[in-house]
Amino acid sequence: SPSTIPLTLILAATPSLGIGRAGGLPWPMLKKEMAWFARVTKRVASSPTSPQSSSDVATAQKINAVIMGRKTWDSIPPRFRPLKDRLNVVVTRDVSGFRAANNLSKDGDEVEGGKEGPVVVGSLPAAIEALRSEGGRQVSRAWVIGGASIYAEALGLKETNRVVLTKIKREYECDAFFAVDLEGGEGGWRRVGRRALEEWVGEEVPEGEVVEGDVAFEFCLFERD
Ligand code: FOL
Repeated sequence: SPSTIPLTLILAATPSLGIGRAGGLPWPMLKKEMAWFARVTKRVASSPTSPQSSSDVATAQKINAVIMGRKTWDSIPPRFRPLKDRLNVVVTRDVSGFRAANNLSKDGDEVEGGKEGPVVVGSLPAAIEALRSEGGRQVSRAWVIGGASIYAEALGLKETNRVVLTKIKREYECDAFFAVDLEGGEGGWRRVGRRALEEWVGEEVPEGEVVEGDVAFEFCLFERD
């Protein structure tokens, strides 16, 4: 379809491509890794052009979107969801069931408790479509944040052209896995260097491994045409 927004996947995975276990993450809380996720998904890329008029300045409220499957939504601690400063979009085959379970009115507002709820849609294409028309707010980047089935479906879409991967350098028991070995050249994916990652995320990226407790990890970027 004409000018659809590019999708970027963000995930952390073990050497076996494990991403989840028992409805959550496989590893104990990695503060620096989670902080990376939050910063990078929130940051709005500075636009190459400057506002043309004073009315543009007032309306230039940009926000990134995070698209997730229902199980990923369930996995986020209730106090952290919807993920703040991002447009949250939840994909579920049971939209009305999800709304009922999460106290949401039809237009995405939480019925009790002040905060705005997520946008709820029935498919990944519907999620992408929902980004076109968001209440005056312009969606800058669209991040796909899981889980396994949403990542797998997104990898099959031509608009998915980047993966921001945190390589966890040790194994944990997992029951949810990422479908593609990006390093193995599968699907036309190629790793690009640290400098390209810094440019894309808009911040400095540590060279090599970050160590947190007894686990090391590395931030990587993969691209395809
Ligand atoms: N990508 C990466 N790199 N690491 C992850 O842990 C990760 N997790 C998910 C998707 N992509 C990822 C899905 N799971 C929160 C919790 C689970 C989750 C995603 C996000 C969450 O609570 N995030 C808060 C920060 C909370 C905190 O600071 O402790 C947020 O504001 O993003």
